[in-house]
Amino acid sequence: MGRMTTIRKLRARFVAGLLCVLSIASQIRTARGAATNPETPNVLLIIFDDLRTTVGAYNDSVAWTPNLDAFFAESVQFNNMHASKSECAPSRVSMLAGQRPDRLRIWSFEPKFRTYNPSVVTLPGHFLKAGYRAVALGKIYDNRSFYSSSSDEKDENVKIVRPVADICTDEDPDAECSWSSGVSKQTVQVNTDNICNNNGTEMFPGSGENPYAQHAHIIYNYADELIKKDMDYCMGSLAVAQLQELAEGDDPFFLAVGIAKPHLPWVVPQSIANHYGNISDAEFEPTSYPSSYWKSKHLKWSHAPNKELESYTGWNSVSVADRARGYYGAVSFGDQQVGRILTQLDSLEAANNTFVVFWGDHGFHLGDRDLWGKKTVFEQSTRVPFGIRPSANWLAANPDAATNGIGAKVQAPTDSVDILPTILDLCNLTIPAQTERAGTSLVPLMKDPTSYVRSAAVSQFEAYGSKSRRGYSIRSTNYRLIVYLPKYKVYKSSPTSLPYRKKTTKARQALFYYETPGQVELVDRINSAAHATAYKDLLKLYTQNADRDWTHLIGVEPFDHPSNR
Ligand SMILES: *[C@@H]1O[C@H](CO)[C@@H](O)[C@H](O)[C@H]1NC(C)=O
Ligand SMILES: *[C@@H]1O[C@H](CO)[C@@H](O)[C@H](O)[C@H]1NC(C)=O
Ligand SMILES: *[C@@H]1O[C@H](CO)[C@@H](O)[C@H](O)[C@H]1NC(C)=O
Ligand SMILES: *[C@@H]1O[C@H](CO)[C@@H](O)[C@H](O)[C@H]1NC(C)=O
Ligand SMILES: *[C@@H]1O[C@H](CO)[C@@H](O)[C@H](O)[C@H]1NC(C)=O
Ligand SMILES: *[C@@H]1O[C@H](CO)[C@@H](O)[C@H](O)[C@H]1NC(C)=O
Ligand SMILES: [Ca+2]
Repeated sequence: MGRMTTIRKLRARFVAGLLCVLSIASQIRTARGAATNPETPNVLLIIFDDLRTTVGAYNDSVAWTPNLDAFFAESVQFNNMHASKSECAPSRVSMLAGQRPDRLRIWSFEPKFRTYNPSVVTLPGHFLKAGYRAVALGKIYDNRSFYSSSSDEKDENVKIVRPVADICTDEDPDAECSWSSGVSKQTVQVNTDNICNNNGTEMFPGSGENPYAQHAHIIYNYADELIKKDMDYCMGSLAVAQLQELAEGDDPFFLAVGIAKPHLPWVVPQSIANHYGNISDAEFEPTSYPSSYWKSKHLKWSHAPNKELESYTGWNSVSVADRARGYYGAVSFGDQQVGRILTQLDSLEAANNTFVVFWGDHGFHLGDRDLWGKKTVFEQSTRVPFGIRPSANWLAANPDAATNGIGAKVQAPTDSVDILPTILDLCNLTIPAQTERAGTSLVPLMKDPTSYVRSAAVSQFEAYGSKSRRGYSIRSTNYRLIVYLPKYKVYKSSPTSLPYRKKTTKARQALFYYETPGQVELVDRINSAAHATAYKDLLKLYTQNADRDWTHLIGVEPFDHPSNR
């Protein structure tokens, strides 16, 4: 048993520890060294669930997100960042492991993450090895990517405190793991032990309903006085308390906070609903498209994302404008939690020594082309808000980033697998060898936001109606090539070999051009002479990388960079 294992054992603390802190009314804030030591900067990672760029800082004129806007104004903002797969489990595992779904074999909820990846060191795992405390609050991984612990017996009559996914345990001290402690989203949902001081009532959605009955009503509005019954309000409270404890602790920290909004159902306090109620329907209604567009076959290739929405009671009796209002309202409520968390951080001395990273796990179609949901390889579904607010200490040592990066909007394509090497790079931890990661550090973009570290971002999703028909999207600065493999055979069974083979590139393809990120794809340019060079270059990128976990996409200036035209 190595030294790190012993340290990890000593650090294994559970929910109880956190609950104690919550009950201490006020504490004197003292700097104890570790959290303010510039050689061991801290990380606060905030993740939203199903968040597209419905954020003021992304030029969404309707979004009411003052706290995220303030965050992005102090950050390097990435305008062309994409998720590996537009679904919770694979997207989150891919980002946190720094490898793509194909390499990890995590395309959905099965197989479990650690089945084929027992020795993968995750992003928080790297921090644990460096002597940090790594804490997960809420949904960071999707818990379906992991087995419940053996003690997690199912008993309908008992409210079970769910284990945090990939938490380190004494049961198997040598196993790779991600967290020294935490509180799972499910624990907050059932509100065992009165976790947020709200008298043990269940959280929304589903006060008075089974909180595991996920497919409740599509939208909930509730009086502001009931705010403490909101799961994300509770998560904000836990984060506020946890930040104070960590800042006063003996170790530097990596704290991840998972906000469940704006995932369905859309849960919105009345004051926010009132705000959006004052904005006209026209602002929320999806644009209409030419009828010829609906004949376009590429739309049919996409997975049918609407099924999830349609599983929520009442979806069909809510107007499309009100659906969007529900989504925007949930985003605004999440934004308020960001405000609470960052206000707390900024009141602590550790703030100057803390990187704040914000990420959405994937996007969401809000009625564009009649798509409601995720699970496609189109822009609204793969593109996510992403920003890094550097620590003041790091900025002082990197004046080029302070001058050029803060407030900049990076247009270069970036990929969620880049987040792991970027954060390790910022914190002066060793970046894994290229064979152990799919991404590359984005720190050069923070210093020079007009530069490039990769020529394209990669996303994938199966074609609708044929799970075996895999779709890949290669997104450069201005283009997206979508390739659906004609079919594929059974994966190789060896955990060390890549699970698919390159087939023909003459599969079904589509090519889209974007003047600016965020545009809805309307015209397939695959046969357009004006875009033939772009097509050729992207196809080359695709064929050269399809068998190689796309690692060769790193370090190439994109063919569509203005200087290459
Ligand atoms: C980064 O790590 C190296 C080697 O561990 C160390 O020499 C250096 O001082 C560190 N830099 C900072 C800014 O902490
Ligand atoms: C928002 O619009 C402004 C002005 O057109 C532009 O400079 C900026 O880059 C845009 N931001 C994003 C995130 O697209
Ligand atoms: C994940 O949470 C669900 C409830 O949302 C629960 O039924 C399931 O057992 C949990 N799985 C794990 C691995 O904790
Ligand atoms: C909790 O319950 C007690 C007793 O019923 C009541 O006095 C108190 O106001 C409640 N607190 C909250 C936050 O609802
Ligand atoms: C909505 O508009 C009315 C009339 O202009 C105004 O009185 C009210 O304050 C607005 N409500 C919100 C929440 O903005
Ligand atoms: C944090 O950094 C800022 C800017 O470098 C500095 O003005 C401030 O004094 C620092 N605060 C603390 C508590 O060290
Ligand atoms: Ca999600």
